[in-house]
Amino acid sequence: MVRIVVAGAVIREWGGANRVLLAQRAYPPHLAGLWELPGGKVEEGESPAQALERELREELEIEVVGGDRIGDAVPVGDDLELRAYRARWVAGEPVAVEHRALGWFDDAEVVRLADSGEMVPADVGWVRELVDLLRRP
Ligand code: 523
Repeated sequence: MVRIVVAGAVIREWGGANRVLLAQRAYPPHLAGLWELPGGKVEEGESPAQALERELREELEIEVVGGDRIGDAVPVGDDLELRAYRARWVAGEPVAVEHRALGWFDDAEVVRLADSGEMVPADVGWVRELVDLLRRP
């Protein structure tokens, strides 16, 4: 059975640019140090939006509401399907509970991370759509 993994893009405008919140993974070893849209596996009985809201509450201590899909699903191995969503920020300042670090990245910085191999490989599949969102006024 294929498990769905949801990942959320929280976008905020500051310093004159739209920025997306990315999180630097601490595990497993082959992904440690790489940046991702934060999220995790959908549990039984949860909708993807509920899973996204729970994961960001657990991992970042923020309240969000799950929104529109971003880009296509990305298969990882034989048993995972990753989906990215907009996550509308509601409350809380992000804290790196499980990640090594957090950062707010503008369009050029997202492209640089992807091009330099510093982004989780599956997430590179969403960079084009993310950049389009970040370039919107
Ligand atoms: N990814 C991934 N990109 C991305 C996320 C949130 C997850 O490639 N933006 C992959 C990494 C793992 C798998 O999806 O192979 C599960 O992600 P993880 O570990 O963040 O999900 P959890 O927290 O639900 O997993 P457990 O630690 O197993 O509970």
